[in-house]
Amino acid sequence: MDPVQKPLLRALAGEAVWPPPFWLMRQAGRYLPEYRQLRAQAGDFISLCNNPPLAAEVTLQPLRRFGMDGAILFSDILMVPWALGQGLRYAEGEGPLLEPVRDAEAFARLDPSMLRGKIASIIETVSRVSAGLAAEAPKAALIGFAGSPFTVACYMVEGKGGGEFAHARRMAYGDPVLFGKLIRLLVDATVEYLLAQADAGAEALMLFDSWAGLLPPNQFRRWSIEPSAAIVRAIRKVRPDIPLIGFPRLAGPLLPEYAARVGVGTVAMDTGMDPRWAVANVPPGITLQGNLDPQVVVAGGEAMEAEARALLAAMRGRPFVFNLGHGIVPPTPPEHVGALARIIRMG
Ligand code: 1CP
Repeated sequence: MDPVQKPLLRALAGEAVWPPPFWLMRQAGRYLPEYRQLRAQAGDFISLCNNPPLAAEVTLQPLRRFGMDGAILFSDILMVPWALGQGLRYAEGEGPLLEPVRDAEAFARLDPSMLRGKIASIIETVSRVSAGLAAEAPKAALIGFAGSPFTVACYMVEGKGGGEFAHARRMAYGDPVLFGKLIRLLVDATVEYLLAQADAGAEALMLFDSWAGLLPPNQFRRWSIEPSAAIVRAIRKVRPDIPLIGFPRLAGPLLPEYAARVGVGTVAMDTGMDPRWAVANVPPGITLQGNLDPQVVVAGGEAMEAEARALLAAMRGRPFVFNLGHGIVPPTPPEHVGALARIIRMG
């Protein structure tokens, strides 16, 4: 299909496509039995991310069941620190564990010259998904992604997820020179990584800033908006037209400022954002994405239908991509995702 005709790309370019295109954050993953089966064959999560045939298969699994308008590369935001040489493993039940970077010595061990080689299999996955979509889901668009420098730095400094990232936030105040060097290294690595994904066939790129909302406004501007804007400027030089989606989770009233200053064409709303507030306050040329509560998809039934319809009603007439406010959670029954897809398609 001609890329300009794909519903997701039209919406990301600012057209109020109706019914809205949809995809779901973390749409590939543990709530799908076919993922769990394949995951058991692949061994650990990093091996799966670096296995192009299997990672491409996992990327396509949810589209086969539910016909989403977008496929998001199956990988993780922490593959960038891994590709810079930081020790990383995913412990069952605990999430990611990294060797923390908290001083100049640990920072000096990061090696950007490794990046290109270490991301090669992920980039091959992008090419395979691109070919897979052309063959089996020609209307769906391929979304590449990376974490924002701040969110990735949170994990790099803390060494794990799940908490408040106190060490990372203290480093931003206590040693802004070192924290700034880490952020700049991540800006460059992220640009290289995202452009490689675009070269391999990613048709839109998303920056996940899942922890941006931990920062007070001045720090949010310095560590979330400015580095994200630097990434967007560098990408735009090479790819002036590729749609870019920013997700500054928990940004609250700073969402419009984020959209304007980062320069993304689409902002993703988190679960707590009032969609009517976003419609009123984010300029109409900017596409909105989101923000159904992932927990209502676990509940399903009438509650899910009512929430989904309210969101659709708030967004009618606006360039919009239906999504969740955060990732799908593992206990989600796949049938509920199917029911949600039918509700969205009715518009
Ligand atoms: O055990 C497993 O199967 C691994 C679980 C898993 C999966 C399936 C992790 C570990 N990452 C992923 C895939 C993933 N991560 C995708 C794939 C595409 C899809 O959406 O289908 C994407 C886009 C991400 C992005 C990601 N990873 C974010 C940003 C979005 C968000 O959820 O806020 C973040 C913060 C991560 C870190 C991460 N990786 C994995 C976990 C469990 C976590 C969160 C750790 C924490 O609680 O802080």
